[in-house]
Amino acid sequence: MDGSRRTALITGITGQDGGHLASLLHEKGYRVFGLIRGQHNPRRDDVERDLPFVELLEGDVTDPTSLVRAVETSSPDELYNFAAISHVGYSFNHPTLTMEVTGKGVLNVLEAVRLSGRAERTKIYQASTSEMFGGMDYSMPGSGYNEQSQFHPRSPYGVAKLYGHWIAKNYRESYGMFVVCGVLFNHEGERRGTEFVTRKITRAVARIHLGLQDTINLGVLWPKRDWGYAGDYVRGIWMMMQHHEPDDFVLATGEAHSIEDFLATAFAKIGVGDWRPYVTFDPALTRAAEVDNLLGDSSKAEQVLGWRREVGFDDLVTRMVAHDLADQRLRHGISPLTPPVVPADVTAPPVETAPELP
Ligand code: G4F
Repeated sequence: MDGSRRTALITGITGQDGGHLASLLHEKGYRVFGLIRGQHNPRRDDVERDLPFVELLEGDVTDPTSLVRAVETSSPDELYNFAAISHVGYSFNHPTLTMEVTGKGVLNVLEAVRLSGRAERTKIYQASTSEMFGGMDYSMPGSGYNEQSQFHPRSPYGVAKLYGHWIAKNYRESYGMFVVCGVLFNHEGERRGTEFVTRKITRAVARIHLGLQDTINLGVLWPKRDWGYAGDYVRGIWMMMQHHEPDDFVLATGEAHSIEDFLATAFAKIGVGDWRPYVTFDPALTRAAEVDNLLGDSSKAEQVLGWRREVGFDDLVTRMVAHDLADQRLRHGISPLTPPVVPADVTAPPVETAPELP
């Protein structure tokens, strides 16, 4: 093997960001290892099919021994810790497990690197999150949350992530380790899990258009999120890790939209102007505490790293709907020539083909 070839270890390889990052690092010539959990992980087949270049190592962030083994086997120059229970709603039902994985798992990763004698050789990325801010009106600056903003997490997930954020910073300060914290606002795309609201909507919109589904069940529709494209954000993550010193960076678009805005934009892509007849309210999908409004200010990442997001809100929705239309047609053997079941009622042209990927 080329001695100059860099090696990366990604925990959470089966998730959206793990997939995007593995592809990016592979394009850049890295040797990529992925940590995969469980004896018979159902997502293993997907990783082997979609990311065949990834060398899978079995392990779990709640199992320190497996982490030490993975670090010693891969000897990574860069370790990206994406492993987490990342669904906010789920964390209310499983708070203890969330703390074990999303919180204490970070400590286990840091210790595995330190105990393997790689504290000075392995750079670590910790996936911090805008959920740590909590979206309370009093705490959000007009331009959006930045690296100096106050934290007020509103879910067991947000609290666990805040522990991960602070323990990561603590290892940077205590042991001089190269530990970066990326405070990322919501980032979506074709690889997003269907349990998250954006992909749940774009998949349903595609299925409604094709006559495969009548309505979509959702929780509250007024919260606002700063939604960006995961591909842009993963590029930002890599840029943070190449910076000459470890630091914290916010990545966001600087634009917040409500779920209603997302619905209107997504339904317009199939030519439907009034989305309300297609949406039903399910109280089981509400949360014990809600994050009302998240808006981010990524001026620091733009100035220090030269990072720019390329995909805006409308383009994000377009590519997700286009992807889901193509995906649902493929899964159900529906020819692109078959007319849609739901007719267009507005002038917006329906999206039928996937846009070119950057
Ligand atoms: O898509 P969501 O589940 O994302 P949420 O809660 O903002 O969290 C995501 O972004 C965070 C970054 O800020 C990450 F840290 C986290 O891991 C995750 O990626 O929900 C967005 C909003 C919420 O207000 C929720 O109450 O959509 C609302 N919502 C309404 N109906 C729904 C639904 N959310 C989901 N998942 N499913 C629904 O049916």
